[in-house]
Amino acid sequence: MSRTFTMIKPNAVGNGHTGKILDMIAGAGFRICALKMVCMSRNDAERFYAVHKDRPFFRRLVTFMTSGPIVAAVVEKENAVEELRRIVGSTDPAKAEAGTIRKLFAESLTRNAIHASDSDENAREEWSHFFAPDEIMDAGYWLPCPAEEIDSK
Ligand code: FUP
Repeated sequence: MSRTFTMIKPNAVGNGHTGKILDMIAGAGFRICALKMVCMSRNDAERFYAVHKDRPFFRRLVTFMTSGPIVAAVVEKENAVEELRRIVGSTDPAKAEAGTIRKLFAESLTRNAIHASDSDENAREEWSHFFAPDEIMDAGYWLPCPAEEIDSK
């Protein structure tokens, strides 16, 4: 079992699509291990996207990512990085495949609804911006315990 990091971006949160996107992720077989809604500061967004700091779209990206709350999550599934990027679709919504999250909810290359990490190493680095280790649950911990265990108490 492996984990990846995802972030529902301000346009999708603001348009009320958080629940639908989380449902698509869960429907694809992922378990949620951590979940948090936060407003990123410019400093947070600049650090998160530091790899793009010399790109022409960097300022626009930071302005967009700080325009409203985001929903950050760690999700778990076999082959998580690749599987999540498959259901997220291409960065450019014009090229995103039918039925992908970006095809449904992205508005432009920048306002593209969701982020999904592109490697196991980047996923670990990216979720550390949002979650302390004890905020990431084991999927086993998260499974509902049998009703009789609770009802007999
Ligand atoms: P992705 O891995 O699909 O999130 O895409 P990238 O890491 O290549 O880009 C990160 C973010 O930068 C994208 F989600 C959107 C933004 N971006 C632009 O705004 N313009 C571009 O030309 C390329 C990326």
